[in-house]
Amino acid sequence: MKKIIHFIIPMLSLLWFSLNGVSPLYAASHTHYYATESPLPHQSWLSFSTEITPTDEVVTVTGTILLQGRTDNSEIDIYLTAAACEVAVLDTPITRTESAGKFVIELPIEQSYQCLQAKKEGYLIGQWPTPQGDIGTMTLLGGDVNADNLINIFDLALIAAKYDSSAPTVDVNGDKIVDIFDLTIAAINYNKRGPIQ
Ligand SMILES: [Ca+2]
Ligand SMILES: [Ca+2]
Repeated sequence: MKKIIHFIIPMLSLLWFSLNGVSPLYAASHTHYYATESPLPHQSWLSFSTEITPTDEVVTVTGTILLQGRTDNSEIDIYLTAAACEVAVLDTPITRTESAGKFVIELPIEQSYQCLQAKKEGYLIGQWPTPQGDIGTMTLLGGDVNADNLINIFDLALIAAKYDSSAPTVDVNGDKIVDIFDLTIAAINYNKRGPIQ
């Protein structure tokens, strides 16, 4: 009888192994492994799906900024500030215009800005309160070569002092020569103060 039992037990073990791919002793000792590890792929998928949130809702602000006296309206710095235009402080430009003066800004829908400002060296700062959608066209006035946001005798004096040179800081219209055209632009904007809107 003992011989029969000794024969049957190994045979049953062999049959288990062939059916399950593991020995009955291994399966018993790794029951916990199967119970805890098998849900992992499902948990991983769940955590991945919860990270996907709809963040593609954006608002677009577009417009055109022109430079008085120039045909190339590129490289105008565009700023957006959370503060109102009256107290807005220029920080880091969010974008720049292309040669036709156009710009496009896409913002997350939950973000709001109180003021858009445009700045170009030699020109008064332009600004637009609560920018939304297409703000249209704004022309920056030239001649503020000392960047104090006012065009006056000091700007005219600086331009006159560099007359016939190619000094870029006083070449208001950017044609590589400081001449009567730069003086004229500053003169027609005499006593104008920025920001303009
Ligand atoms: Ca000035
Ligand atoms: Ca010029």
